[in-house]
Amino acid sequence: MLKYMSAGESHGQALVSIIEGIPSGLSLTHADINAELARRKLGFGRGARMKIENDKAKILSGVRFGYTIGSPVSLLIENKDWPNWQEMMAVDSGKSAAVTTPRPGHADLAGVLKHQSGDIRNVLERSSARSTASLVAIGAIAKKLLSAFGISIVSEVKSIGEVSCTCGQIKDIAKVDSSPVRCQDDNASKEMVKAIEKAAKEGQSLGGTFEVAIFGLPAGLGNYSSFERRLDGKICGAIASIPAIKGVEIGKGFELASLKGSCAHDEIFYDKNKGYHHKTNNAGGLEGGMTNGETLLITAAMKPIPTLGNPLKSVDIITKEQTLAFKERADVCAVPAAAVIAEAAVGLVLAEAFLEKFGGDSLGETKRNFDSYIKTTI
Ligand code: EPS
Repeated sequence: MLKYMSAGESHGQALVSIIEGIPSGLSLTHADINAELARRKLGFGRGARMKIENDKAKILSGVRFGYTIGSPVSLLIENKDWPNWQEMMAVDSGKSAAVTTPRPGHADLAGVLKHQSGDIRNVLERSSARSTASLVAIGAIAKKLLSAFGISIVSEVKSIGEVSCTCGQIKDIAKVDSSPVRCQDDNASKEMVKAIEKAAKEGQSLGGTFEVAIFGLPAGLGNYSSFERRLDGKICGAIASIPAIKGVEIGKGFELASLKGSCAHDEIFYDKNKGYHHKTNNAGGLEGGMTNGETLLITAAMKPIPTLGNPLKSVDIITKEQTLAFKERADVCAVPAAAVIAEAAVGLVLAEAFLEKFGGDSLGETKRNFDSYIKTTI
């Protein structure tokens, strides 16, 4: 129902993406997409590259006079760094020394083995997290669709390296976005910045954790009837597909394993105004592969970025000699950006589940179906 695809190398000419299946009549402007792209660039710890890029999407199709028209929406984000890479990334003929010493933790080694290539650049250009700009751009459209139904998606950084914050659920997204590390807790933010500065000086990189919260979801999105249709799997899959993400939890996640059943599950209540509801949300808004009407809560863990100023041991893929991994310009920490990227990834999964449930070629039709479902709840 909702299909999307992207292409583009990190230092190529541009990133392109297409999303098909967005109903007609959705208000959509360049500003909607560019605001999300700007949020992805936020965050202390990014490298020099982010100062070069300005990440503005050009809508090439599917939108007319500020509204979607039901045809595929295609987007183009130019790489401002391209003029510096024309020779090394030329489409026809060019020249560049091969990259031959893979970075531990990166796609480099598995990628060259897969493609039987002698130049890691052919792998790293697309496995680079640069591609997440496309994900955020099409995710912005998914988020805009969901927002037409009162559904909002926010995120917050919970830890960087060994520094954790103690803030509860996100209250004020503007405050989160104004923190240099996208964390509401001012003291923790300062400590996180210091930890990143220290890592940079030591030629290290840092990972961390973040939470994504989705408000306003109706119960019943997703499906319990087949493994592949369960929303838990789709959400975990989408977030774990973001470069460097190594762990995903829904609700209390791993903590639930040590609780007794009576403490783990969220009891069910009913009143005329609220309808069915729970007073706790250990399940994180998902039960049986479906949304249960509560806030959807996801926590993810990002490993430290593999490109190190002080590189680890590696092997030259041509000479087979023991050496050090190659190093090039890189970010020290990208956890604040990863949280924004996760909002987009979840937005796409939820928009797909939403359209699967409510359908509709035009937004008006989707709204009628949605309203009728909400009104006729048992
Ligand atoms: C990345 C390395 C850095 C990052 C890049 C991901 O880029 P460069 O090699 O040009 O310095 O800044 O991230 C982005 C460009 C981006 O838009 O997020 C990598 O090796 O994955």
